[in-house]
Amino acid sequence: MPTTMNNIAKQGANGSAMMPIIQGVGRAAIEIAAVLRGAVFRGALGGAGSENVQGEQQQVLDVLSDEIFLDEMRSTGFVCAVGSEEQEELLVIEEYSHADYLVLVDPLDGSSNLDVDGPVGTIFSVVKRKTSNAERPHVSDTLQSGQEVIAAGYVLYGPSLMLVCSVGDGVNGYTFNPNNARFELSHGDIRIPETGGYYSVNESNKDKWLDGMGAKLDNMKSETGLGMRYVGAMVADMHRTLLKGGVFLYPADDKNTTGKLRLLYEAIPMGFVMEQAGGKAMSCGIKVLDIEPEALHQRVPVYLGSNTNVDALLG
Ligand code: AHM
Ligand code: MG
Repeated sequence: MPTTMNNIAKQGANGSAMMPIIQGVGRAAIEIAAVLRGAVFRGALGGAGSENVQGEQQQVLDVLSDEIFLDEMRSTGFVCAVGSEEQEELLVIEEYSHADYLVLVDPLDGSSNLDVDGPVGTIFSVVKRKTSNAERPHVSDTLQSGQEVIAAGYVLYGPSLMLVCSVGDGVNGYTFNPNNARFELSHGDIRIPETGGYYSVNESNKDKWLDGMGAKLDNMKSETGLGMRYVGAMVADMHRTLLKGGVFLYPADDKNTTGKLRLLYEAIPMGFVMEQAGGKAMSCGIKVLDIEPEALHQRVPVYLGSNTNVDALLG
């Protein structure tokens, strides 16, 4: 199954080390996209009858995507362990437990869109292990701030299949070309507009938001007159925000008191891409990339987007 993205090797200090891993993400994306396309014919839509560590119902496609992603990371030979939204514990790849890198992943983000044929995504980041290669990788290896991330990105399963990523040297977008089964560079050096026309949030939660965010959003709306767009899949909302500008937010609320989105495999990868594209990624009074992680499945409030719009929202 070919993927290209050969230009990654020439990017920054980490491009050549990261290329095999990102090509593995590309292979996983191609396989997951095929499974998504055929899911209705195989009875693969709907619940898997299990819960993930967050107590959320797993969909059959969540579980399949997780398996595909893990297999492709194993096949690179460069990944010693994977921390996944769908797995309570760190998954050590026994054959390569001496390898240098760990990958954090949300294999199928926005899975509530699956039953309505809406967009979904995969989000990932790569860190270098802190433990010695002679030891078994440990969950502490995953607890690194966004400043330590070496590569990150996302796959968008939309009308086309896109992989957007950064190895710390700007952001590039690759679109899968079904005519030659390759990802081709389609969006070189993505820069987020300094200001955009949309805010993106599940506003039905506004009365429950903490940190005065309801009043802050009202204030921003009255001052800027932004329109609203919300897909309910972070990858799709992030992708629109990245290309068109604006702000995406998921604040803490009285049910999700530390926020809903997961730090290590949602907020940090998206924050890394956003900063690499010239935008802002904030949490509560701190940059997302400056948060020191405490747990694999930790959640945080998230405010991402164009500099002007994030500043107008957070004041
Ligand atoms: P998931 O990883 O279980 O799919 O949950 C994360 C998703 C994000 O993609 C999206 O931004 C958010 O949850 C939507 O939440 P809500 O339905 O509360 O608006
Ligand atoms: Mg998710």
